[in-house]
Amino acid sequence: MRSVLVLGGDGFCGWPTALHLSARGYRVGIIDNLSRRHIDDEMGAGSLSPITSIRERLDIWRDISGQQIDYFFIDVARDFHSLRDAIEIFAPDTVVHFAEQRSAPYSMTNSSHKRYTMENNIGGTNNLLTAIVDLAKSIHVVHLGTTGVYGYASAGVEIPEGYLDVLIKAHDNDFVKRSILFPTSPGSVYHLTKSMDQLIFQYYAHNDRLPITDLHQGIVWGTQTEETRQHDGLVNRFDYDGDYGTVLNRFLMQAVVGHALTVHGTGGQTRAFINIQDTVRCVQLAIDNPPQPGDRVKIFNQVAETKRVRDLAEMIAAMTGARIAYVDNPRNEDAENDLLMSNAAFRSLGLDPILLREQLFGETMEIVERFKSRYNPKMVAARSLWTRNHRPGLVKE
Ligand code: NAD
Ligand code: USQ
Repeated sequence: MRSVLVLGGDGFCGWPTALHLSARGYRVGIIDNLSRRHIDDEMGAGSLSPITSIRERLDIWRDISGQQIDYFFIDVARDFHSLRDAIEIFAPDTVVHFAEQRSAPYSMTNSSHKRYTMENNIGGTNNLLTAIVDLAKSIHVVHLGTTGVYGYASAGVEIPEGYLDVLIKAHDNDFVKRSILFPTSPGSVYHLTKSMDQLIFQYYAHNDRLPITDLHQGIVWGTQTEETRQHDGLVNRFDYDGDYGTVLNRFLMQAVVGHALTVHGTGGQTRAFINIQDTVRCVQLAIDNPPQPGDRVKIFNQVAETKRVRDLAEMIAAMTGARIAYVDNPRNEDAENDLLMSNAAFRSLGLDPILLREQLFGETMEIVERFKSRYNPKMVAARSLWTRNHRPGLVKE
């Protein structure tokens, strides 16, 4: 039986991943410092779905499945020794690392959030890898990165999975072949931390021969998975506020509660998407297919498809009759971009991804319908501005 420690296992992606693995016979432990729940309090926002405490969730799961998930309350960025001890005691074959501050808008709000995001994300990643080296164990690290490391300028080519093969002109005019990390172009402090994570992984994979997989994931949509559906007390979180709510879930929620769909700028931004059920499947595939010690970092693009924001808005408006509001874009991003991205590695491992379609929208909208009395209209507007030159997202319907 494989043992997996899930860092950030109380979060939107981490919780359903922990349950998915536990239901399939993996021995699972969770490390989380509950910082995401504290940020809810700080922002006066919260999950639309009423999530139970980590203890209640784990008890309910044990009663339903007969499986025990161990929980460690540890800040992986600040408490190196507890992290190291937990890894030693739990003795996992794999650590899945979700434990980072993941909102781009939150990371841009002010200097305090910029510094927190940097210290939390980089500190946590470095602590994890240092702890494994200290323990002299060969533990596979699977990290959740982002497709945002590639940037969103139209590349004019299909974005490969992490590496770019290049020919460099040498001084004798001959060409030298190299495979390099695809040049990063982070669009926020959050995306900057994910770009820096890549270099940290490259170093430890080379110097300490750690087997590492980095999953460059697109925007996750949906809420429930096969396991979280089994009991109300297992429900996954659903963020809809201007900082943590991601675009597709926000539009679906806005359509249900009668709010106009808040398209930033012209809505010409093209992004990569994946459903939460596929997130958990992909993580399992990555765990089951580790690189060998000494291999370079294995990079997968964890995406199902790419879509333009205004096309998503139009699709949902046509389906529901919702209005579309084009608001000033609070972010510093190209007004229009094309995006082609390979996902050949996961497809070759058997992934047949869920694509955007009404049936699944229906499920997400049902969740919103059930919990819409918890919706706070004050939380919808994006409040974080990328630069001082930006003005708040005024509605220009
Ligand atoms: P989330 O905020 O819901 O979950 C992250 C969890 O990590 C939270 O439970 C939080 O309390 C915990 N955490 C954060 N810092 C910690 C620390 N120092 N010590 C211990 N625990 C800590 O975020 P999510 O949406 O589940 O994202 C998980 C990972 O996946 C992130 O790294 C994110 O960058 C990546 N990702 C998410 C998406 C998405 O659309 N949600 C897309 C691409 C990549
Ligand atoms: N957008 C709107 N209206 C909204 C919200 C967003 O038009 O109400 C636009 C944004 O301007 C942006 C796009 O939609 O162009 C995506 O924004 P988002 O908030 O859905 O996603 P993003 O900030 O990129 O971040 C999310 C996750 C992050 C993950 C990333 C994957 O929060 O953790 O890394 O998606 S990626 O986008 O591929 O970088």
